[in-house]
Amino acid sequence: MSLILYGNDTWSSPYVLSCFVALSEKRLPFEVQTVPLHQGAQRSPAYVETSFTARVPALVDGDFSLSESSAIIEYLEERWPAPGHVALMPGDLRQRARARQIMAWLRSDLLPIREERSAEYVFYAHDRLPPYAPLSERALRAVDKLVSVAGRVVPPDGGPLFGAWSMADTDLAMMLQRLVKTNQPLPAHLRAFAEREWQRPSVQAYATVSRPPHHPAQT
Ligand SMILES: N[C@@H](CCC(=O)N[C@@H](CS)C(=O)NCC(=O)O)C(=O)O
Repeated sequence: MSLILYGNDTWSSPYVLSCFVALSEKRLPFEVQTVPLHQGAQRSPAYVETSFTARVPALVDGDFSLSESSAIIEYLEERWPAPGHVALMPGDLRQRARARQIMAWLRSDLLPIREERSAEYVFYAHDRLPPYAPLSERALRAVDKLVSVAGRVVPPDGGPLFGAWSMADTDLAMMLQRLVKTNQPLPAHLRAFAEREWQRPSVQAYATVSRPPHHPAQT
């Protein structure tokens, strides 16, 4: 088996993080190859041959390649299913549907948070980054929405959303970490959830790699 995950060279993509965590949780041997997005390397003919949407992440599994983090996660789950491998999604039908809802929502809403609290603030020491400005009105509205939605799904003790870890936990923790790391006030159980999920070894393996100097932000 030869699995390659293509990610950005700053290791600061929430979408690459999801795929990295999924591969790690499945205990699959894989190699990461980095793409310097700030140099436009994602548009090189060689990379577009692999990822025809010219983005990271992309997964290569032998002679098959795939982009879009949610498609990659579903592919991994079906190709290496539980119980032989760790489940990425809840076993219960309705919980699985709810997890997919949260993951799709996190990828399609809350743009002002992604714009004003880029993922670099989660993965880089702040003295290596431009200082962040106070959140705009629209970003504060997005924060309220995130707190409201997360407040409905995170249990009062800040534990996993569905009793046991799933990809939805990592994705929600990533979004909340944009606020934790920039000192935005949050309800205690959401902060506890974000901090606990961040300690997961598969997440830490991504978060603690050595990074090159910061390039212009990706959201
Ligand atoms: N919906 C995509 C988003 C992927 C994405 O936005 N990737 C960014 C890096 S975080 C990228 O490749 N940007 C370079 C570009 O679009 O040219 C996914 O879930 O994989």
